[in-house]
Amino acid sequence: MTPHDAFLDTLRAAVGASHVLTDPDLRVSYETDWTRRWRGEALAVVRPATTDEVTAVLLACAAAGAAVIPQGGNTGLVGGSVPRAVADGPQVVVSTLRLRDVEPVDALAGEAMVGAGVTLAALQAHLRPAGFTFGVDLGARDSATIGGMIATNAGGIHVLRHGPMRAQLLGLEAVLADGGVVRRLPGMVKDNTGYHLPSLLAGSEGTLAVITRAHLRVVPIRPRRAVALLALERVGDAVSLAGDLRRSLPELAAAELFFDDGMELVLHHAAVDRPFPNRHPAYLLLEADGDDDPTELLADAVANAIGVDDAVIASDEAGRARLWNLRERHTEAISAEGVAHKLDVTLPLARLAEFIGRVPVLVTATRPGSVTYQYGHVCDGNMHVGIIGPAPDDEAVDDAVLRLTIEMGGSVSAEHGIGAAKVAWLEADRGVADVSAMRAIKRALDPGWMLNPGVLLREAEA
Ligand code: FAD
Ligand code: 2HG
Ligand code: ZN
Repeated sequence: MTPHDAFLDTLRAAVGASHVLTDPDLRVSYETDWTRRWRGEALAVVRPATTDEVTAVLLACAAAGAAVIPQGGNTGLVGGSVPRAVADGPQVVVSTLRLRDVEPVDALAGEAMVGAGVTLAALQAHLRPAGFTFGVDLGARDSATIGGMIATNAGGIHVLRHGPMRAQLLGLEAVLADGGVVRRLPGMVKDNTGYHLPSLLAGSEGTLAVITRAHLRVVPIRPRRAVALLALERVGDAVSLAGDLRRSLPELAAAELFFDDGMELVLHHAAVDRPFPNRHPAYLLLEADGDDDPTELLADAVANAIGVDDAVIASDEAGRARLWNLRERHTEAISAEGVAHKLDVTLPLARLAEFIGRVPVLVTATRPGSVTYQYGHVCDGNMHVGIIGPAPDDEAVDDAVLRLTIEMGGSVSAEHGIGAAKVAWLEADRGVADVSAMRAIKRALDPGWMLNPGVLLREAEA
């Protein structure tokens, strides 16, 4: 008998023995994050299938003094979905992947109700036959779950039109640290009945509750699409063009920026065709959609744009996918080079080009020999900075880039969250008053600091 045997038996009674994983070989994929930069050991991985089972698991963890690490698809990029490397007591990963009920789409209202463990791709497939899609889309769609996307307030490629996850949330169900269930289902668009708990839990990164179900706004499919890839000489021209198109082209659905070094890396690692005969400093990928074919509108909108050296446009599905691959494959191409330092920041749009120019210089000055890749969602002022070179636990380049971000009036987390990676930077970004209000909320809802300790807020400062 180990000291934890009785606790494990309680967990087995709650979810069934086959859904309490204690074998290291079965636990390992839940213990390491997507980036391979963060890992820790769990006493067990528990896989509840219902809200009642989640409640039973949280009550058992509270009684045993175990930390709970909520986990969806484990595609998070800030170390928040896996156990901490150093922990005071036992850690239990609560995987939501079995919470995957879907209810029929409410086509009249344009709404859907799904379990937290449903993946984004499964939600999209569920909505498609009813003529709808979801307002948030991102490259990790096959694995990322709706619960994880709410918990991180995920952004992705369509924020310029539909906003982030928080903007899609009508209601949700979640289990609190004391086993209580907050449930505002179905939830309504107009609902001024006090604190909006779905908004509070969006971006809470597993620190306030385990989300079990969500009631989501969905949007009609705009079936005709065109994607253009523009090659540009100057970053500033790409930023200005994206800003102009956002105002002048209502069909604009996505605007993504990336650069020559990232493009070459994707071409090297993925089986993707080179789009232009020559290399160019910057690339702007634009997607337009509508009920009618938007190809001409898109082509006209960029025809006389300043600084465009070359362009391709695709209206067929395979052609569009080829162009999107050049952007969406950046994350895995960089990961194939090594364990990357990842920063996900927002800058005021007017300073984005300056930031993009300064970052590689700063990184090289901080850790000579490092290689920097930048890419992101240009209309949101959101750049992803991937740095290869420094050891995973060497924070110098992360600190330098985040310091620059704050100096330039930006945010240290645009869409991936604070996680375990950026806890030290929260106060510098949000200020003392904001962080102490967050701590007060945390203390009120999770006084034992059981839910995802070490993520978002420092426990010692509780
Ligand atoms: P996980 O990684 O499992 O967890 C993330 C956080 O949410 C953790 O803190 C976890 O504790 C918490 N959590 C998970 N489920 C729950 C729950 N049910 N209740 C409470 N807390 C929970 N992100 C973007 O915003 N935009 C992008 O464009 C984007 N593209 C990506 C592309 C790739 C290739 C990859 C690998 C990642 C990308 N991401 C992107 C990051 C990631 O996909 C998102 O953060 C996503 O929202 C995480 O969902 P998940 O289910 O994998 O959550
Ligand atoms: C994207 O926009 C994702 O591709 C992932 O947010 C970014 O690799 C990253 O850091
Ligand atoms: Zn992104």
